[in-house]
Amino acid sequence: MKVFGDKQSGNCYKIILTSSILNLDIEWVDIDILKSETKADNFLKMNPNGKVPILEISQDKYLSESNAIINYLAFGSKLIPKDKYEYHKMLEWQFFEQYSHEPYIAVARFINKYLGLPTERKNEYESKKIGGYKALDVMEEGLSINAFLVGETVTLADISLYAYTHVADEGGFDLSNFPSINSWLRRIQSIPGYSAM
Ligand SMILES: N[C@@H](CCC(=O)N[C@@H](CS)C(=O)NCC(=O)O)C(=O)O
Repeated sequence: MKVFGDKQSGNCYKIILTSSILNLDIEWVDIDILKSETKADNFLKMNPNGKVPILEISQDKYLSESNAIINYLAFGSKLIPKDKYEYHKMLEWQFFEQYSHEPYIAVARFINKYLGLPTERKNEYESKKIGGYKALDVMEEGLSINAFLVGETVTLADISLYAYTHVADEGGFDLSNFPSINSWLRRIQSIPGYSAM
């Protein structure tokens, strides 16, 4: 299988981390999002939404959306709970990540790290603070109860949320007041097969 992605992107990094923990063999194809390679005709044939990451399963089978891709890759593995309630708790965190975390923390990071915080996007960057810190508060509460987001073992929920939380400082977020998040970040970094961004 091939992945089309950008190694600085947290959404793409979710796939690197899942593959390394599960020891999966994936071929990586670099896509430069700043050069609009995601808008090229051959790219849009694979994902009409024009975004990385994309998983190529075979010549006519593609998957986009990072959380769908890692669910595909980890299907049947220890990273997906077998228990019905825990499985849906994992999905709950993954949907939370896409709606209440990524649009704030990842977008602030993109404006700062990729674009160099241009003056015309400074207000937008600042507007991400309230939503981003709210998402971090929700995570802090969850992680003050359990070692991982869904109980005592690592699941895809942790991978989805680790991706942008561990680089939240690059979007201007200060994690020093989030002790449970910090312990969780260290716990993930010590998982066998962990791979850094
Ligand atoms: N919801 C999507 C978001 C994908 C996304 O926003 N990808 C960004 C990089 S992190 C991208 O391709 N941006 C380039 C573009 O929009 O042209 C996912 O989880 O995969």
